[in-house]
Amino acid sequence: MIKYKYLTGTAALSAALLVAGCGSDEGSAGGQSLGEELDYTITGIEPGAGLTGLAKDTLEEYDNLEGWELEESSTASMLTALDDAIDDEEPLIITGWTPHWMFSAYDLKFLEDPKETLGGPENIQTIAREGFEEDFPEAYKILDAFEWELEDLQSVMYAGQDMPFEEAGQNWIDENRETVDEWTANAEPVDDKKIELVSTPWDSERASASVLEIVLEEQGFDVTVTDVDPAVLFEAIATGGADASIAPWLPVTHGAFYEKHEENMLDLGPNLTGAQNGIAVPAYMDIDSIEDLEPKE
Ligand code: PBE
Repeated sequence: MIKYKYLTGTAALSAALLVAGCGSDEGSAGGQSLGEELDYTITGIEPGAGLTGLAKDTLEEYDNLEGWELEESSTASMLTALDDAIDDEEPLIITGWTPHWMFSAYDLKFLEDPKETLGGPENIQTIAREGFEEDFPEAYKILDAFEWELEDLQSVMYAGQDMPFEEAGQNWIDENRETVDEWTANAEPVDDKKIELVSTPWDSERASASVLEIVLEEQGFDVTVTDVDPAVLFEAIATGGADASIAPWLPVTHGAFYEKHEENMLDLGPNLTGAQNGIAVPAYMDIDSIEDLEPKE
């Protein structure tokens, strides 16, 4: 890969001319195209993630992704592959999202997605089972009032990399008592009432769940949080197996699950705006759009 970053003046100019002369081999090493270098593989995450479904749709919708595959694995192994690639300044294409600390730890960019198969800005939304308002009027008031900014969630998520999420959540609450007081302003305390929340196994949701768990416990609730796949989360809310969740990403990421179950659950609206999914690459890679990728010959 040609490293423009380290080239200046005439060197950069001749590199640019050289690349221009290479035509479709732009950004390649040893005559290999980017697709060949990557074995036409996008490094993905868990099979059950909404983003995995969107990435599969993306492979279907873009003609130029003919022959490309999504390698499903886990967020942890995707992040290991990303760390290794960046250490060696090698190419890698991942399914990425924000809020996540990957965008602060590494210099990454989302590829343009002209067909918008990965959606636009997403909300993180609060849902509850039918009957939740009647059975848990005080919790309903808190969950209905619960909303915060991307920066809030991010600060808990980043702190949670160096300490347990419970501690990161407690610290955020201690520093943002006024915000928490707004969420609980209309709610009366309860006496040891059991409430079951469901969440998903990603750090953004570990962070938000840790904060809500403490806020509800301070109000007297006995809180359980169970991390499950998004499909299971919606199923649990729709069948009454769980009480509420603040983890769904909508309208696109978990849109299919939402549509399947919307008749059988309550939608309390967004608790955060400005999340985003995408196909992402290290910033040193010389591509800007999903459409820059070439089909497998
Ligand atoms: N994510 C993070 C999840 C939701 C939170 C975007 C990886 C997903 O279901 O795709």
